[in-house]
Amino acid sequence: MFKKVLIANRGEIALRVIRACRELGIATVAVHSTADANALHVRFADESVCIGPPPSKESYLNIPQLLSAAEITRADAIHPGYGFLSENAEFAKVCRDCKIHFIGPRPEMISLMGNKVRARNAAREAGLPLLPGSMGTVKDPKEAEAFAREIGFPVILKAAAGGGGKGMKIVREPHALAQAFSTAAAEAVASFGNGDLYIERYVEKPRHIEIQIVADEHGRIIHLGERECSVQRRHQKLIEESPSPALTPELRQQMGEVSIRAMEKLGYNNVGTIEYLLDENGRFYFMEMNTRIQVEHPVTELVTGIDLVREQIKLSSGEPLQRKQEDIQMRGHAIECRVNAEDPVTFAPWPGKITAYSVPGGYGVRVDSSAYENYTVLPYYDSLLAKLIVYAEDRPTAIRRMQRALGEYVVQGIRTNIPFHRAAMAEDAFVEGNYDTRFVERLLASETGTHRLKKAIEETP
Ligand code: MV4
Repeated sequence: MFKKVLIANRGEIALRVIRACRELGIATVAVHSTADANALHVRFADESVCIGPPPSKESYLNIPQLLSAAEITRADAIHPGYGFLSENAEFAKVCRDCKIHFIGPRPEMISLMGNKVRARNAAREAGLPLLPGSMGTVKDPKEAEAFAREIGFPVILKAAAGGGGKGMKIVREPHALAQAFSTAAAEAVASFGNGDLYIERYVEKPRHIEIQIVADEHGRIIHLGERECSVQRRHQKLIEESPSPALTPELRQQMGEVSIRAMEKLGYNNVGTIEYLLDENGRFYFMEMNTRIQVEHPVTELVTGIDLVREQIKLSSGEPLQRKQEDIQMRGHAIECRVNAEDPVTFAPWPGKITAYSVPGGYGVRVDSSAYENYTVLPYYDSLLAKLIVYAEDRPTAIRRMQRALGEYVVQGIRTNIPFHRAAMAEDAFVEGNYDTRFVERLLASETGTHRLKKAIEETP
């Protein structure tokens, strides 16, 4: 096992990793920008190193600074968390060259999944179901049109270097293809420095379902069921739950089994998540794979009883997986609300000082957060303030528990999206489990949705 882990991240995930390390008897090193000197992850770690000024590029994304910090403190492993350098294959390679363990899969896996065209091909060869589309990049609008005629409209153009919705264009009519192609390509160049595009059949009103994979370095692979992540706005997830109200036990088993078989073929190691689109007929299609621990991992932890970060660290140190697939049981229901420092109506970031703060608690409630009273939410980083996660024996009880917990949460001095979550939990489509990726859009366009949101804002202390 590692003796000392450096956490190349900040906020709640840095704390989450520090907590797992402490329980494993591993010493921890926090890194921080000058603006984060008072952050909780700095206080909770055994040691800390300042790695630069507030902008991420000069601190949390600064590879030479991070490796110097690891060398100075004699850390033998680096945990990248999520975001920042967590899916940067170059960083994983540099760690390997410096003989520091990168807590994640091999750099080759990160780089394979980072390119969506390569990932799509690898997924197909590994037996994962794909939507009809181009197997490589489409060179020009003419080639895109040929594909579109074959697969039928609507189609979607996606950036090979993309993910997260940038450089994506839906095309419903042949005449709109040329314009969409140049816009998507230009966006892809601007965002990723790579204008390569591919094309797929477009799925209307899909659900976003992801399968959690756990793989050791010795070829043993299990899955921990799914997370339902369809409640998103502009490709930012807001609410996640497990199990998904859309899956039957049969579909869950099928998705799990094909996912494991594919990961075995690819030789995947460490934790990872396969994202699927689920269409209205219950068919699922590979979308992307994430090679990191994800923000929403706690809902899986609560329904499986497995500490994913602890497992991830153990796997990275070469320990074999102890559990077999038969040992995994999903029990009860978990829901996570991402509490962001943002305006609940416009979703504009709302950094500032938290003047009063009180977190919910009680049976079945978990809060993963690095916020505290008098803490200042900084403008340089993402606006995630806390993950409020509830667990209950069934979904209706979990929803009621989430409503209860949201009602207890006091955050003063800044705006948060807690009122949005209160409105979402009351929405018929959510309560019925009958929602898709358009849920937020519909809530904000509906009379009852906006009325509930307004009321929740008024009732916020
Ligand atoms: C799609 C799709 C429909 N059909 N691909 C959005 C982000 C990127 N990871 C892929 N995305 C989508 N790809 C096909 N062929 C719909 C989306 C999509 C979406 C997916 C998951 C969750 C929320 C979404 C919101 C809008 C679009």
